[in-house]
Amino acid sequence: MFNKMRKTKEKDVPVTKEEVLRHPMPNHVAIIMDGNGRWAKKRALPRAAGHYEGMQVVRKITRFANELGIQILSLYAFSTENWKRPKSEVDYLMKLPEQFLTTFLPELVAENVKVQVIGHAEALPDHTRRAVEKAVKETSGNTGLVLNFALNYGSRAEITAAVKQIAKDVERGMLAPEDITEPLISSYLMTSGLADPDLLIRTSGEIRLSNFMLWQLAYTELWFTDVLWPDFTEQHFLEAIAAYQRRDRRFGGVSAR
Ligand code: V07
Repeated sequence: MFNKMRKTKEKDVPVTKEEVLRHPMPNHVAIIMDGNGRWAKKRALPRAAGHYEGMQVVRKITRFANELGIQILSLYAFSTENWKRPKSEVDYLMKLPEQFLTTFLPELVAENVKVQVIGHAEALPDHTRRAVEKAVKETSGNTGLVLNFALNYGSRAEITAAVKQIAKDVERGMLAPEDITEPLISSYLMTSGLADPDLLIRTSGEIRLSNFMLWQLAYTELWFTDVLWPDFTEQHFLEAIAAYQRRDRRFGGVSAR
């Protein structure tokens, strides 16, 4: 009883960076950055203002993840469903990669961050695709944090494309049906070469995956918060990692995998 109370009390103490650094870090953190529009609405600002503020948080959390020694940070920046939004909003969103990279690419290079992208890049406007390709190229030799942007990404579209390619390779005689294993399927996905996420964070109170990395998230710890993405801080990030570390300790060695 006494112990229980002490524990409850300790829970209210904010987690520190030092404490998080003392336990195993998740290798790969994925984030669904939701709530930018709601953040703007609450302030009677245009939705674009929320997206812009959200972009500043991407920079902040990228630097922090790198400092913590996280190896891969995957960010859901634009889904295949986002094309349904008003054209003016889509046009604005498609300018953000360039805007982000114009401001922060030198910093990413200096900090040894490697930019990667998953999603169907062919369908992006030329100006967006070119800016992203330049960043991928200029950081391809970097060995620090992998910053993986999901742009025009949808998990079912990804799995569909993988199944189609596997069928073609079987038809061409390059693969036998017996060769189709879970690792083989993983290797046909856009995340090929990246470990599966250890931790998924979703902001803004929605408790669903919204077509994000469905295959890759099979064993991932999920952490949801009501905090809107533009309000998300380093402290929230530490809380998510600490929750992951507590669960990992409890299941360590005897996990359900
Ligand atoms: C976008 C800001 C973050 C909140 C979520 C929606 C709005 C950064 C990028 C980006 C993408 C690729 C890249 C460099 C930066 C981005 C979109 C939206 C479409 F190589 N933030 N951000 N792209 N938002």
